[in-house]
Amino acid sequence: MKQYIEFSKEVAQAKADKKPIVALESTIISHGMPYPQNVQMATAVENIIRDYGAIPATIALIDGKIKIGLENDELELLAKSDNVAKVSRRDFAEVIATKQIGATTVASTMMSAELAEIQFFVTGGIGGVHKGAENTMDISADLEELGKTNVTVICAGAKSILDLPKTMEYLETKGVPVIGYQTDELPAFFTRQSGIKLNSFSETPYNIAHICKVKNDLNIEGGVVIANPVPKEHELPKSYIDGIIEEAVKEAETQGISGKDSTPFLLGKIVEKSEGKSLNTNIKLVENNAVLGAKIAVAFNKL
Ligand code: PSU
Ligand code: MN
Repeated sequence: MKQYIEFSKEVAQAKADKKPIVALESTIISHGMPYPQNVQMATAVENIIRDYGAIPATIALIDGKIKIGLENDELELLAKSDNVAKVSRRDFAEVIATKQIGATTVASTMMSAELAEIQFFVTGGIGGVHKGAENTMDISADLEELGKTNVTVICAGAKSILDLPKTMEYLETKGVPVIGYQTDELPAFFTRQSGIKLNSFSETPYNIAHICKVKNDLNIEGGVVIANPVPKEHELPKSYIDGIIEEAVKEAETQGISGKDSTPFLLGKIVEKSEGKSLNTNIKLVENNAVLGAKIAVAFNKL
């Protein structure tokens, strides 16, 4: 497997020096945000992780390799090009074999991070059970990956484009801990609250690192979700964003959007309808997750 991995200089050096490393996904860049805010976000997030004492490793599939750590021109390519494939577990081998440019989702970033022996991964929101899944069967491969791959994902919960109660039930079935950071309620991405109570919460990055360490020691397979609420000052009013999401979900239905296109379609519609307000919140919450992810990775490294 290792023949397909290519570390950037910075990440290779961090590995050699046993420094804490934080993985980042690339679908959020290519299919989650518009250009140029996407590449600005990606660069800012990498810098935040460095500022907090860890090394960022943005992951993508380029030229038949799993790239762990990207150069600036590679980030720019992912952010700008129309030819970037959205790669989940299903698409992984094919995109490498055919040397396409592939952006990794939560699922495929977890696969890559595990191969590269990186335990922590920062993103915005995870995929989940879509609204209407009882008819469409649209359930993100992210959830199955969380059930089997030992990587901790730091996120702001999940957008309410998803059916959050069903997503939580699915994660429970798969045995995935969802730990609220300084909250006992699942954050709903744009808002700090969802009305869904969590079973677990931690007050400090150290406590989270400690749980991950014990889980490793016990050889318990699967991922961990750390749910970190968007900072209060960047939260959007719930009724405002829920209205926009509802319109976006209806449009996806009428236009018959399905499969891997449905999440990017909904994300794009939300940015459009909120005239960029959602994009600003999205960027702020990823930055906030980067701070926490770096702190957890640093704490874990000292255990
Ligand atoms: N949710 C967001 N922003 C994103 C995504 C989800 O708020 O950018 C991306 C992530 O890469 C996630 C993927 O892994 O969408 C899920 O896609 P799907 O629902 O097709 O599995
Ligand atoms: Mn889907």
